[in-house]
Amino acid sequence: GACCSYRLRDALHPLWQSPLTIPGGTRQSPINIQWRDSVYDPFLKPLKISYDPTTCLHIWNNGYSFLVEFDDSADRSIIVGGPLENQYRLKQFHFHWGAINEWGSEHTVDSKFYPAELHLVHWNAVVYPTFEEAVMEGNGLAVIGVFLKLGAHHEGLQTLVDALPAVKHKDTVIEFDVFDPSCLIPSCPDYWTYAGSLTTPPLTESVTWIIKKKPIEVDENQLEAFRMLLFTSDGEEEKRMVDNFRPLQPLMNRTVRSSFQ
Ligand code: SG5
Ligand code: ZN
Repeated sequence: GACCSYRLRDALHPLWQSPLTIPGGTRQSPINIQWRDSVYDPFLKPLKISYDPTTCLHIWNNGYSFLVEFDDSADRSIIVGGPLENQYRLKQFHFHWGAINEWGSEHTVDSKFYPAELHLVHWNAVVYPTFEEAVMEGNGLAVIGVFLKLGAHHEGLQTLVDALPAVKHKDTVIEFDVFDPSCLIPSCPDYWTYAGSLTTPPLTESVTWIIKKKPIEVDENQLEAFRMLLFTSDGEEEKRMVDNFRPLQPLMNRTVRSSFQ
């Protein structure tokens, strides 16, 4: 599955025809999280999430995924704690998903793919003046990853799903004010954390990854709504937005820490 989708995805989307690795990279993402190789760290704090629903601005199909973007001009939607030394500001969230349910997530757990993965992207506004500067620095970004599995209908996600037909084509944006993405984060506090990179260009090694252990459940119709989006602009030959994930990268000299025993 993984090998086929990799080839298919490259053929589908020009973005990933650019080199899939960066020379000299030592902390690239995503990775396979091998549960028994992760190391319990009793000093890891619980992650505290505090989002202000009114900082939500719009949904944008950027031709790689759909992004829900937030006003990050002040410390209004933030996370603190976990592996982080200070607070980080929410910039946007987006998803990666497959053409079918057998794959789609970027990270895997014990080599198991989930059908989709949510990424909430935050930046270190305490240390860096802008998001663009934070993207270039080792402690610049913190991304929360949440796996989506097939199961019950997700009420919180449906608000988003209902808006997707309006951003079907690449380069379309709609207003989407008032949304609290903490409804998409499982309440179970357990997570894994490791030092990694962005999974799209510029692939910079600036991300503290926080991967939630427990997935959220979504139903088949909700995943199908993701798969109705297009990589292409209005007027171009339609290409479905599916398999928008990067292949697994080598762990190299890294340890995945867990907040739980
Ligand atoms: C960065 O990484 C990119 C996002 C990209 C995620 O946040 O932003 C920049 O590099 C701007 C300097 O790209 C954009 O926001 C478009 C301008 O998000 C995507 O491309 C959506 C998949 C990727 O983050 S990730 O590592 O969590 N997957
Ligand atoms: Zn992502």
